[in-house]
Amino acid sequence: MANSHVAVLAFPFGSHGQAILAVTRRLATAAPSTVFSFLNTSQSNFSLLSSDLPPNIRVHDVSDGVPEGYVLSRNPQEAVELFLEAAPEIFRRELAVAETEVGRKVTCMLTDAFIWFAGDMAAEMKVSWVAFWTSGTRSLLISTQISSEKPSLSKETLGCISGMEKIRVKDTPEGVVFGNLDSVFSKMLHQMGLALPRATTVYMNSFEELDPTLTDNLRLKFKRYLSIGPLALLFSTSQRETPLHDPHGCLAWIKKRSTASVVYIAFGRVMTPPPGELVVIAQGLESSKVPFVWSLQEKNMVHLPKGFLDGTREQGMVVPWAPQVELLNHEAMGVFVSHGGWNSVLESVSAGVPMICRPIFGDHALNARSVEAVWEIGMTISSGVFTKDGFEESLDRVLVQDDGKKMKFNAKKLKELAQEAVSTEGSSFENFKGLLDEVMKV
Ligand code: KMP
Repeated sequence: MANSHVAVLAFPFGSHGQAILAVTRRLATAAPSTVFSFLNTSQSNFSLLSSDLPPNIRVHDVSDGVPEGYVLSRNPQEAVELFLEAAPEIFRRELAVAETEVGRKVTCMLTDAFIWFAGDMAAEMKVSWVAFWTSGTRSLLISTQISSEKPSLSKETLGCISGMEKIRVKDTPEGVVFGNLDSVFSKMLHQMGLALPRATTVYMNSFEELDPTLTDNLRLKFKRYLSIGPLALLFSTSQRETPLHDPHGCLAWIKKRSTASVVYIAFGRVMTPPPGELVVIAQGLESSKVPFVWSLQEKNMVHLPKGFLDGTREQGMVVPWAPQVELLNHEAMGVFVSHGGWNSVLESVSAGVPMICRPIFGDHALNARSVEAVWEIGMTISSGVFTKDGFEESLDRVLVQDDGKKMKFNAKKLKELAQEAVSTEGSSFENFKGLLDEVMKV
């Protein structure tokens, strides 16, 4: 519609900003006459490399809610809490600025699901609220179900919820079922669970065929529920986020390796296992002799054992940045070692690559459990942390043992389902059109 103006409200932590920008790009390209005002903190905007954005996305920098001169403690949750407390006022002010600049009233609020108070704002403004859940189906169901009815926690698993039979209480994100339920973050998750059923639409970066039982369950919970992923595959050839960039020659290197032989290690930009675990990963790699690409931030390279880089020049490479999607899709890729963040899991599934997960926080353990026990496309590292022997055994299991061949087979099957979902008339393709219609409504 010619007069639609979508306000996009981001949650500026973890990979949330990147995820909502990826959706906004695709919507903005498909709806060139709709304006998208993208409201996010300046720091998060800065990290999103927002060059070559479609012209109908207008980026707004907002405050992070940290008072002038305030020194943050080392607890990463503190920044999240300060932001959440200040966010309603910060967003309200900037929405008025966006309306004046565009010269159109906002007609739709498209927000990260964590920005749950957007539901109230949208109701006041008499516009729709379209909420984006940036994680998987299991964590969404847990957050919405637990907020309305506490299940019996005397049991070890969430088997009382259909599709959750394999999930143990200890796999769930801290602050939902167990842990400190009074933290600002935990209260936010609870409020979100109560608010989402009032949203016009709840959508996520997944595909229905990945979790058919949960899809049915979630449809009953929300007014409208749409799975539109894997986003990386939806219009992937025509709308590349960034031009292919491979400054360290990872792709030239992997071309010379044999089929399904390489281990790729990456924990993302936000979280890394502690230094001691980086040491044992290095030791495990060296003694296993498995060819590797390790994407590791420069500041963490000091933790590598002396002589490791020189000693493994022939075996692999440690790089500060790697073209992850292209590497995962190379036939020489054998296994992805990750924290089990949702985007990593979906990228691995999209490429048909088995995983070894070392969960760190949030939904990681839940995703890792799904990888291991539901989809059977990988495993969680034993005892939850890397040890030299544990890591070597995991590499052997996934790359060599029959068990690993089964994981590979299952991952390939999911890759096929993902490709079908994003192809013309596939479930995600149709759901994306539904989302587009929703946000363009005036
Ligand atoms: C900081 C974060 C996140 C977090 C906790 C933090 C984050 C995130 C989650 C999360 C929590 C529950 C879920 C799914 C995800 O927790 O980004 O069900 O997504 O301290 O940045």
